[in-house]
Amino acid sequence: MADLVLHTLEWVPELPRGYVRDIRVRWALEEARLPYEVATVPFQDQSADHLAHQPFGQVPWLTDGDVSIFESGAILLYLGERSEALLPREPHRRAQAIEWLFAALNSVEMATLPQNFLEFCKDRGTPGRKFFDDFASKRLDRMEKVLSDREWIAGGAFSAADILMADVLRLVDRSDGLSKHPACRAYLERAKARPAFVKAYDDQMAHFAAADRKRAQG
Ligand SMILES: N[C@@H](CCC(=O)N[C@@H](CS)C(=O)NCC(=O)O)C(=O)O
Repeated sequence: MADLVLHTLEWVPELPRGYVRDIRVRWALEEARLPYEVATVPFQDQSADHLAHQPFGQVPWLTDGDVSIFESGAILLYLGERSEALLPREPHRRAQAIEWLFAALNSVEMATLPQNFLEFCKDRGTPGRKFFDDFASKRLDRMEKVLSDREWIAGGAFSAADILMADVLRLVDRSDGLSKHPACRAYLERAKARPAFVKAYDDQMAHFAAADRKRAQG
């Protein structure tokens, strides 16, 4: 068994497929060319063991021998210690990658996720929706400026920050939320064209398709 084990859900319905956050970890592992295995927990009924590894009963988490770590951002930082493909060693570039990794989660995703939830609930045209649409737009407008003159987010080379930023933008794009932000969309397309993303995405889809087949067999 590989040292690195990615823990994810055994099965999910169609809607979240391709977007379950284990994709961030799969993508990072592929970029870093680190061998890993996948272990699963049930879609419902979180066990005490699951909660011991991920206290919110979510996925993903990663184990590395007797080390266990949850939160996709923390996992990517952890893997960054193993590979310069994820986190540069040079101090200035490393600082940029770390700040943008947090910005993806704590400044962009925190503004876009409420909008996404409201869209999912078909909450349209309400004052609450307008508030969160404006909030998300403000962040995306800033990202548009930032991404208009750079290929990758953290000063030059691709890093773990791009995995998180692109994955956050991917969910926005799913409901056409990048239509007024062409630089964000072009950045997202560059990220999605990376072979490591393609492999991670295909693997996640294949994982859930295999779970469907298993369920159908009873
Ligand atoms: N902040 C967490 C969020 C993880 C998360 O939202 N996981 C979803 C799957 S994409 C999940 O497990 N949802 C089930 C639930 O919240 O009960 C991370 O980035 O790892």
